[in-house]
Formats: sequence, C-alpha cells, structure tokens
Amino acid sequence: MHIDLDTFFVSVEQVLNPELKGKPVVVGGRPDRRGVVASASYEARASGLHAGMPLSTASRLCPQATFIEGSFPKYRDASQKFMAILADFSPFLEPVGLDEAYLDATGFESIYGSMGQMAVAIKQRIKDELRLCASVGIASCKVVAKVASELSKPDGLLEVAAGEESSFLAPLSIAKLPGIGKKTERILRGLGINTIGELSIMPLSALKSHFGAFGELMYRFANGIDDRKVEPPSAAKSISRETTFGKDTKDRSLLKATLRYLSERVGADLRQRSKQARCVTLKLRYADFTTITRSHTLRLTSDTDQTIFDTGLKLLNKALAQEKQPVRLIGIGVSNLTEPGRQLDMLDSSTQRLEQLNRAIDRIRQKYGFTAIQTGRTLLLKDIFPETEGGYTLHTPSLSR
Ligand code: TTP
Ligand code: MG
Repeated sequence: MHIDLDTFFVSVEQVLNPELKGKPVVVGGRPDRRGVVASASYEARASGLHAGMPLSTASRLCPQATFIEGSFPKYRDASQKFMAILADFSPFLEPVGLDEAYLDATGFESIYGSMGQMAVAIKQRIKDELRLCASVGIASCKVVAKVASELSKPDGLLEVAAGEESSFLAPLSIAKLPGIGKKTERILRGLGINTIGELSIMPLSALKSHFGAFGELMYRFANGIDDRKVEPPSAAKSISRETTFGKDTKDRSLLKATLRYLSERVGADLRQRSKQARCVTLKLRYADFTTITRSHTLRLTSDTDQTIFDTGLKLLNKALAQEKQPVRLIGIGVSNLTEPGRQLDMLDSSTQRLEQLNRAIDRIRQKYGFTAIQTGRTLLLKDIFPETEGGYTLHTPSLSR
C-alpha cells in the first residue's frame, strides 16, 4: 500500500480552524512575502494554484484565498500520529517525508478480510483520530501503488490487481510516473512519448542512450516492474538547516547570528541522534540565485555547536571575501556521521568541556524551550524572528524546525 494524506498542511490547518473547510486555502506564507506555496486546498487548486508556485503568483490567480504561514511543529505532530496508526497495521512501514508512507501489508490482510478492507480500516482510523483524509493505492509493487494513490485523490482508494499493472499505467500521462520531472517530461514529449504506455514499448537501448541508468529504471517503472522492498528508513547520512532571508542581506552580524542559530539547531539534532560529524558544509545562495556549497573536513569528529559554527564561520568569511553580492539564503550542515567514541586529545581538555557544556544546554532547552538559553550572538535574532518554545520561527514558518 501507498498511503498519502490529502492536502496535508492545509488539512491540519482546517482541523484547527474548521471555518477554513471548503475554502481556497494556501499554506506557505503571506501573499506579500517571498516564498512558495507548500500546500493548496482543492478549492485553491481550481484557480490553478499548486505546490512550488510563488506566493505572489498564487495571490494574483486566487486573491480570495486565505494565506497561512503555518508552523512546522504542528505538522510534525500530526505526522507522528499518522505513522503510529500505520504501524499498528503492519510492522513493515517505510515513511516518506511527513505525509506519505509505504506499508507492506502482505499476510496481515486476512485480519480484515481483504487488502481493500484493511485500507478502509486504515482510512477510517485516520479520519476518526486525526480528522484527516488519506488516499491509498494498493498494488503488487511500490511504483504502481504510488501512482494509484495519487490517481485516487482526494479521499481515494484504488486497488490494482496483480497482472493488471501495465494496463493500468498505459493510458496515463508520463508526468504521473514517479521520477519523471519537468525536464525529463519535456525530453520525452519531444521524442513523441506522451503516455506511460508509449514509454513502456520504447526499446530499452534507446532509453538507455538518452537517459543512462535512469532510462532503465524508467523503462521498468513504465512496465509496472519494481522490486524495491518496503524498508524502514535508514539512519540519516547528513543533517542540515537553512533559511531564506526576508530581504537579501550583506549584514555580517545578521549572517553570523543566523549561522550560529542554525549551527545550534544542527548540533542539537546531531546530539539527539547520538552521532558525531566529520564534515561541515556551508551553503549560500546569492541574490542572483547562484548557489554555492563549501565543505571542511574536521581533524577530529565533533558534535558541538561551537565546532560546527566555528567551521561554518571560517567558510562564510572566505566566501564573503570572494563574492560581493547580498545573500539570499544561508544553510549549514554536517555529514560523514559516525558513532561517538573516538580518540581524545590528551593535552587538550577543551573539547570535553565543550561537550559537557552542550549537554547541559540541551537539558535546559528540553525543560525551558530552545531560546531560554542563548549566546550573545543569536540575541540579535530576537528583534527579527518570532520566538516559540521550539525556537525561532524563521522565514518560512511552515517549514521552520
Ligand atoms: P504532498 O503530499 O505532495 O502534497 P499535499 O499533501 O499538500 O497534497 P496532496 O493531496 O496532493 O497529497 O506534500 C505533503 C506536504 O509537504 C504538503 O502539505 C506541504 C509539504 N510540501 C512542501 O512544503 N513543499 C512542496 O513543494 C511540496 C510538494 C509539499
Ligand atoms: Mg499529501
């Protein structure tokens, strides 16, 4: 089964404020700010709105829509409850993002009578407990289940019988096939391929020569062949946080304060997962949308805010010296994650002291909220961003975690 919640961010907002039901609603930000639509209700989609569309365009197409900034913690809570319901039905659960999951229900359907009845029971529990609508696709493999759930929306349920995979897919537009983005779609249409059926009868060699290994995957998907298993998520390979500024900026102290805050968010996440990092990466997007990343590999792995920030700051200073444009977006991340337990520096106890300090700060923040204890540097953000118990709410509240 592939299960996906309908208009997820919007639906969560509608549960909290039922007056918004049945109306054009957009989550992503206020129409006069920059940013894009994260989620749009069906009433808003009727005016041509869709995820990823700039808010300014959205408000021009649908001025009567209610625009909501949203807040990530609400969606994370709903997501956790959603996944917990699914886990009651089968232990073979693979969450994808916040509002989507694959469930291998093989064998468990006998409890409910059939796979279809099990899906009805899942949808009912989600409705009863979360007051949200889920759409479910059932098929013998992941790709077909995903296409089916998407096609069944809203509040849908669609089962593709074994053996019917390719005839189910054949009449659909190539844009419906997972993995085919705007660019691939354009190329395929240029080749005269508009439906999944047309794609499925292309010679494999032709697809391979146009698209390489991805061509083969596309060919298999188009024929309803997909042997990927439903797998529990593997541990994160990297952790990062980024934010777009309300206005492009050259203000060094704002850049540093934001970098410090994002470093602390990354550090807290890293320590919560009991990991250490070896590589720190800074990301900058300039006013003209040029995006750069700069990485540094640490001599010793670390999980402290200070190390992440210090490394990020060096990379930032270097980058700013080379490029004079204002900055649109800043981000910091860590990768090459390892388990803790490494060689200590015999002569230098400062690392251990920093680690102890971070553990103490983590405990204070767990109890009193993230902004309860701050460095002088991030205090600057107090005047710019609203504070909640979870931390500062940066430019895009619906994604600010
Ligand atoms: P989706 O499941 O793609 O979209 P949706 O749930 O809003 O609508 P649908 O009924 O078609 O499933 O994504 C889930 C949530 O993820 C969505 O509510 C908001 C967030 N999101 C973004 O923040 N940015 C994006 O570009 C997309 C596609 C989703
Ligand atoms: Mg969804």
